[in-house]
Amino acid sequence: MKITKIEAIPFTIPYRKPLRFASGEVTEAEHVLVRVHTDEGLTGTAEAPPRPYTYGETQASILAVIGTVFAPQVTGLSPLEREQLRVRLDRTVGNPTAKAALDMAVWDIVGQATGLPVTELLGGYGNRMRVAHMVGFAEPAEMVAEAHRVGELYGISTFKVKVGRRPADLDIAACRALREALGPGAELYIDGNRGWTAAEAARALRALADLDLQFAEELCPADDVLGRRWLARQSQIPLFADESVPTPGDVTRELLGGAAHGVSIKTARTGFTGSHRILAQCEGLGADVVLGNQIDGQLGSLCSLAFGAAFAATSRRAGELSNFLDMRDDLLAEPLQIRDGVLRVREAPGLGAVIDEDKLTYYRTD
Ligand code: MUC
Ligand code: MG
Repeated sequence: MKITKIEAIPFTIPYRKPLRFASGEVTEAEHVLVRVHTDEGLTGTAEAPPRPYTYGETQASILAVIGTVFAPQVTGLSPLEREQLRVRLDRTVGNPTAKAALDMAVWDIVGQATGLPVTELLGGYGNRMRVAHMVGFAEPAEMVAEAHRVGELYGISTFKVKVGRRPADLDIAACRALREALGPGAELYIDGNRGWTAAEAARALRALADLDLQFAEELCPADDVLGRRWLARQSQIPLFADESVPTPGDVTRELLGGAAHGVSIKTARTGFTGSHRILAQCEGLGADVVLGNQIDGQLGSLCSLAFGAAFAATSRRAGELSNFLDMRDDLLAEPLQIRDGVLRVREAPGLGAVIDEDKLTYYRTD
C-alpha cells in the first residue's frame, strides 16, 4: 500500500464560551483536518490545532508546510514505513502539530488495514480513560459553577485549574473556592502556562499548600532555567512540564536538569510515534506523566484517548479529554460521549473516526 495524496483542510467552528489561560485564549477552533489517502482506498484522518502562542504554528502555516514540504516527502511511502515518515518530517524543525496529525492519520490507516483499533496496536492496555476537565480564567464563582456543571453533566471529578494571572491572588482565591465547593474527593491540579516568575510561583504554591493539589504544570517559562530548578527544589508538589517539552531532547533537559518531575504528553504535539517515545523516556527516567490536551476538537480527543488508554502510565491519572465540550459543533459523525467521568475507546479498526461530510462542507474555510 502506498500513500497517494495528503489533504489539509482548514475549518473553523465557534466556541460556546472562550477558554482563557495565561498564554492566550481560544474563541473558535480554527483547526486543520488532515487526510492521508492510499492507493488501496483507505484514508487516515487526524486534526492539527494551531497554537501560535505555544508552538508558533498558525492555520496558514500548517496548510503551507503540509502542502509544500511534507506532502511531497511522504507521498509514495507505505503507511508501515512510519520511521521513514518520522525521519522525513524531522528534516524540518518545529511544526509539531502538523507532523503529529500526519503521524496519527498514518496510524489510522495501519489500524484500518489490519482491522485493529489503534489502541490495541499501540499498547492495548485498556479501553477507557478517566476524564479531567480544564477550568479557564474567570471569576472564582464562575469557575466553581463551571466545575459543578461539568461534574453534574458528565460525572467528571478531576479538574485542571488555569492559573498564572497577575497578581496571583485571584488564582489563589479560585483554587480555594474550587476546593471548598468540590470537597476533598475532587482531584485538582493547576497549570500556569508560563504566566509567573519563579518567585511568584513559589509564593502562590505556598498559599495553595493546604489544598491537596496533585501537581502544578508549567508555572514559569522554560528559559527561566535557574528559576525553574530553584522552584522545583522547594516545591512540595510535583512540577510538570508541558509546552517546555515538545521534543525528547527537551524532556531530557527538563527532567535531568531538575526543573520538572513529570511530563504532559500530548498526541496533538508528538503524534502516536513521538508520544510513545516520550512515554518510554519518562518511564526510563522514573518520571510521572499526564495525558494533556492541546484544546483539541473531538477528533483530536479521540486520538488522545486512543493513545492514553493504550498504556498503563497514561491511564493512571485522568486524561485531559473534555475541551471539545466548549465547542458549538464538531466534525465527527458520531459524537464522543463522556459518561460517569469516563470516555471509552471505539472498537472500530483504526481510530474509528467518521467525518460528517455535510458539516465539513459547512465549516471548511478554503
Ligand atoms: C495546556 O495544557 O496548557 C493551553 C495552551 C496550550 O499550549 O495548551 C493548552 C492547554
Ligand atoms: Mg499546560
